[in-house]
Amino acid sequence: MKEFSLYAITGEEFHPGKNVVDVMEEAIIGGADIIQLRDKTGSKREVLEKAQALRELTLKHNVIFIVNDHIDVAMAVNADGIHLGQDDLPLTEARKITGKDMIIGISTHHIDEAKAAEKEGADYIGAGPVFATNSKADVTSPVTTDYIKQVKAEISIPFVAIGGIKRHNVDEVLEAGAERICMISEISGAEDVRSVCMELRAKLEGGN
Ligand code: TZP
Ligand code: MG
Repeated sequence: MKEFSLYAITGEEFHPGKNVVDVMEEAIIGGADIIQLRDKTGSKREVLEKAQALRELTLKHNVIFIVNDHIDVAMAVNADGIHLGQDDLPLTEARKITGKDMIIGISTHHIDEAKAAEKEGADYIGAGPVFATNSKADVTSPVTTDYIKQVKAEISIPFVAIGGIKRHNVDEVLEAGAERICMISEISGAEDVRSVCMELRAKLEGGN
């Protein structure tokens, strides 16, 4: 898959009054190079409409577009990929539906899950929650940066660190070996989404 390092996931509850497409466009202009639509409450039709709009946006800016959970929506809008958790359709079954070209990302919380995802052909994995977060319901306890170090040492496919990552603690995550970081609230909830993404990008590039 195309390289990426700053992964923005939508979190509409964090930006009341602002449109999700506008927020994600600011994130992209600031340096996000992969966008995920994550909508746990909308109807299928609502998710589809947001996915269509975000597909258009991501094509315009040439960044990767991933849909969380909804394989059918991802395929209908020609998304680049889907992201699945441990309770979603298993990777092998999902791959039968998507075909070989679609990116499949898998959330992992333990090295055994990471190894299984790698073996089954995931294109990337999520590793987290690194820190405590309220952005996800039923979230597992923090895996800490120890898990990031372990994934870095034992897994060869790309991984993204996720969960409670903010500007003030991102250095710890990068020092643990992460080269890709993923956020909901720090980006979506920012007053100035563009400049937050610019700051994060500078950190990823070792700027400060
Ligand atoms: N998966 C693990 S933690 C998490 C997800 C979707 C939530 C991340 O949100 P935030 O606001 O960046 O902590
Ligand atoms: Mg899921």
